[in-house]
Amino acid sequence: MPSPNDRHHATERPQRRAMLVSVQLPDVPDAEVTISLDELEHLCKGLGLTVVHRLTQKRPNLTAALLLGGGKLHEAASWTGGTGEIHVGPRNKTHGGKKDKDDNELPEPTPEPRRADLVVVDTELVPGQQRNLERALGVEVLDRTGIILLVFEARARTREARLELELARLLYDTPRLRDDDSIADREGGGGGRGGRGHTNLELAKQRTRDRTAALRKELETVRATEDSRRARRTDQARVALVGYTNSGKSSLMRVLTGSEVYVQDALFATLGTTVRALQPETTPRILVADTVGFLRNLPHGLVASFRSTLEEAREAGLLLIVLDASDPEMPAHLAVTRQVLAEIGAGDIPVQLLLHKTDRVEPAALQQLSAQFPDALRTSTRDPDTMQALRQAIVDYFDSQMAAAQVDVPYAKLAMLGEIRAATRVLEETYHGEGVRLMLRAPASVLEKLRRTLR
Ligand SMILES: Nc1nc2c(ncn2[C@@H]2O[C@H](COP(=O)(O)OP(=O)(O)OP(=O)(O)O)[C@@H](O)[C@H]2O)c(=O)[nH]1
Ligand SMILES: [Mg+2]
Repeated sequence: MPSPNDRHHATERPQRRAMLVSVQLPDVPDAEVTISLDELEHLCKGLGLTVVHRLTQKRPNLTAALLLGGGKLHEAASWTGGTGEIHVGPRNKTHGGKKDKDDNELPEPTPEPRRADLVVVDTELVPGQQRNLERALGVEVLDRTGIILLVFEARARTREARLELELARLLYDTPRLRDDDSIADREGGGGGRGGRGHTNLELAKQRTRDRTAALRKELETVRATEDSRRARRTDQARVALVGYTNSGKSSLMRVLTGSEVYVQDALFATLGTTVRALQPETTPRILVADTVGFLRNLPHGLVASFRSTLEEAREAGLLLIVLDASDPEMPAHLAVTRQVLAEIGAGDIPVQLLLHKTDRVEPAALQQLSAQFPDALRTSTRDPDTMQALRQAIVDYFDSQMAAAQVDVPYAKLAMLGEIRAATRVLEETYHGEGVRLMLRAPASVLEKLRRTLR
């Protein structure tokens, strides 16, 4: 996945170029650092960023004011066109640490041209460290939490998830507010710098406190109503893809819903289109939902946001747990996935395990996995037969949930026919003296509702 070739690619699109920075603590093995950086790179790509370089330094702790030691810091600065130093001078007191990436505050000339215009640090930074790094590197610096927040924000669909994320965003941003930041600045509005010093900051913090309280209250109300809304929606045949990040959920979604063509190269676009109909379409339609991926070391402050974003899974009639069969940690991933699903109230939803990316697994190892997970389907987006089998398994599952019935629609209620045809599978329509007699198949819940309406 990390592609060293990207390094010197000219970017045709105005894509931001990110450099990943990681600090390796004494008790952390190399492999762990690489896995974590791979994950971070995957998240960055999902946000439409190009990763141009990775930089790792062994350090005893994460507490240094600039996180990195001098040599590495200068190496980093050579990628970003920064100075590698923080200049604490009179200038800083009034205007230092502006969040934007223009380099007004940097001494000129910059040592090297800028090859990365964003630095992403694979750890949680305290606000002071983030500010210091931005000064020394001359570009915007985000930490792991900041990136994950962006990913979740792009994926939040329900009102509850949006509120939860707004709250997480406030809690993340508030300690990062600075004397010279107005709220507009923090929201990326640019241009709206207040320049009224403390008054502005205090005002911003007060507003944050008010908004936080309001959000908490609103969340309580919304949680109550979301539950009933969700119950209503379960009439739709819906399957949700869940699992760890990078396991292949979106790729499967693309194949199943035939959306391959136009999401292929525009990763950002896939973020907004998380529910699509299974293709070729069935009657009634089966909807496929993509969900936000599980992560290693999910920052503590984002657990609630993650769960609320994942809660779309609760609307599903069937969960596809996507497991990267080529990942040695897969069994642990499955355990965590199941546990979280149970915790968000999705534990009772029928599950189909997918041993995915089988093309990357040796036959013998695959055999072993299949023995270990006998009910799992083996899938690979590279093998169309497995994709066909997966689609069939989904269709069969929802078929098995439908019962045959005879429904009489009186002429007075003929307007309902369209709705009925979409929600059920009508096998036969016979017009007679009083109306239409339908022979159809439908899920029990739909039938019950239909009978009540027609009564
Ligand atoms: N070899 C192989 N690679 C696959 C397969 N399915 C997906 N991939 C690759 O795995 C990587 C991750 O795929 P995604 O579909 O983005 O994974 P995801 O689960 O949606 O990840 P998040 O959205 O971050 O949770 C991509 O590089 C895909 O090309 C497969 O069957 N075989
Ligand atoms: Mg995805």
